[in-house]
Amino acid sequence: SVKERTYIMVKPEGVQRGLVGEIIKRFETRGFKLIALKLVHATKEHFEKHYADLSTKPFYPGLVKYMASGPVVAMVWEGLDSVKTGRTMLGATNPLASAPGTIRGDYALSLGRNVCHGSDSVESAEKEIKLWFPEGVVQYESSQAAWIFE
Ligand code: DAT
Ligand code: MG
Repeated sequence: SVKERTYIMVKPEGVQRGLVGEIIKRFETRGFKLIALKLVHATKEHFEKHYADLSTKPFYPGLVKYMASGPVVAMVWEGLDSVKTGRTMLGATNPLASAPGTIRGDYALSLGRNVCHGSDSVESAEKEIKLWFPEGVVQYESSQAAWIFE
């Protein structure tokens, strides 16, 4: 759907490495519509919820601790097939397997420092958007829509 929403997050290393603009730029120029954005230093408890599906994995404690170590940029992007297309734009989880041209394939080398997060399904996106933006997203008309969708 043209109204599909995905939660995209620049991880702490992405913020520290100055990749926020680059990542936003890719979603903007692809034609997605920005409907929520904030810089936030979230707690471990918050990331425990965000990554609840991974709670049995051996890397979970380290992941949660790392993600809470610095600010992240939380965003919601709306547009056609945004969840799957967002994941494609991010690249494979392990940057060594990410194609050049993807965010991870262009800016990362290691699994635990893969620069960005993207929802893996429409259901996860809904959960993540509620978790990160309990205040809700912003509604406005994009003047570009008629030039992006036929
Ligand atoms: P993705 O971020 O591509 O959705 P995921 O949800 O499986 O991947 O895992 C969340 C993050 O955890 C991932 O971006 C990097 C880290 N991670 C995943 N698998 C890992 C592993 N085997 N060892 C260490 N960190 C891992
Ligand atoms: Mg995931």
